[in-house]
Amino acid sequence: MSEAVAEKVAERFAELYGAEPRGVWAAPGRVNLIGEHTDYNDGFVMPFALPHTAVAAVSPREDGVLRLHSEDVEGGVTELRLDDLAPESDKNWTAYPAGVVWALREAGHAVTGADVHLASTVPSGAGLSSSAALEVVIALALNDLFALGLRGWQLARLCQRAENVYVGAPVGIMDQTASACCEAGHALFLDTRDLSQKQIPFDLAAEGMRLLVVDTQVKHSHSEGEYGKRRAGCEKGAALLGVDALRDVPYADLDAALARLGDDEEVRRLVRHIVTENERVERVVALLESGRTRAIGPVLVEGHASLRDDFRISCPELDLTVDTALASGALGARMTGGGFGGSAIVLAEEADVDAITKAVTEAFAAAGFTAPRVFEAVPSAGARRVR
Ligand code: GAF
Repeated sequence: MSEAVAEKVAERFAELYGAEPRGVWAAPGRVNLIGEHTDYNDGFVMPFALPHTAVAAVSPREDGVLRLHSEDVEGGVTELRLDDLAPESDKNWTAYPAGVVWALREAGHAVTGADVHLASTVPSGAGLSSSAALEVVIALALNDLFALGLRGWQLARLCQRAENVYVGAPVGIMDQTASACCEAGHALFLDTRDLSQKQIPFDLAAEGMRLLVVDTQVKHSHSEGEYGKRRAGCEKGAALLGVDALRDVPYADLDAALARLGDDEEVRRLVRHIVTENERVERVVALLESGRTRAIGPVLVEGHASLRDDFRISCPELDLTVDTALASGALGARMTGGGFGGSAIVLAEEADVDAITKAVTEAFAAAGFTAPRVFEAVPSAGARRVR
């Protein structure tokens, strides 16, 4: 994110509120390299931050008022009283920043109000964590302005609570932690049980490769039912198997666990995805750490098949992207994020990028789908103060 963007957001803040902001913060969206729907099963994930960020100019207030404005949404400033903030009372974009303020105060942190102006370059509804970016940028700004002293993972937990309870979307912890904790040039290997983390160097350009994001333009939302149904199904599987979370089913015991689930085919499929997906994350980490980056391609493809066939959250646009990219020479490809639309990632040799982009675009046109948006994803910095 450039200095010019921070400057513009600060200028707009001054126009809206009649004074310079106390500071400007940025928090990125993410793509997930591998480890999908494992985060609410206490499992492993491996996201990295995008260069696209939510940017917030913020000043503190002491009078219990929260004023919110977004460059990306029609309408003026929304004014809320902190004492009136109540879970699931707001169905607009303002629920995300207001939810963070609510979660901070509910956890006992002395936040007394704020003026906020936001602008985001993270595509919304594209499976790239635009909501988490919005939450984390507010959390970080308030953490600094009110000297709360919270660490990145603590902010992530509060943002998740805002989304689960205030917004009403039953998401896991991956996206908020990615936005808060990722580092440029690295993917984040995260154990979602205890939030222990390892930064794994991930510099594809240095090895002559690229990672493309294909935004299918099929919009999705996690507050709608299918995400919650998958989560409930996983919890049912864990209960039937007598474990706290599906993370506790070792890969080596998968067949025995599936046999114990009897003829509940739906739960068996969900359990198989989670257990195999955790193993795939560990395999990708091992390959990257041993310098065998190209060998992660087939693991990504396995992950896509598991999400399509076992977890059943892909869609024709995502499948077409993966199939076309692979047929055009990609090293690997899979859907990324929550599913039911959103984006796919494609790992490719630099020399094949143009041909793959063209093939995917033409395949969408031939199928009568809206044209996809294709861009390169470079592992970028996590949330930070920019001014
Ligand atoms: C969404 C959720 F917000 C995450 O918590 C995670 O479950 C992801 O879907 C699937 O891996 O992005």
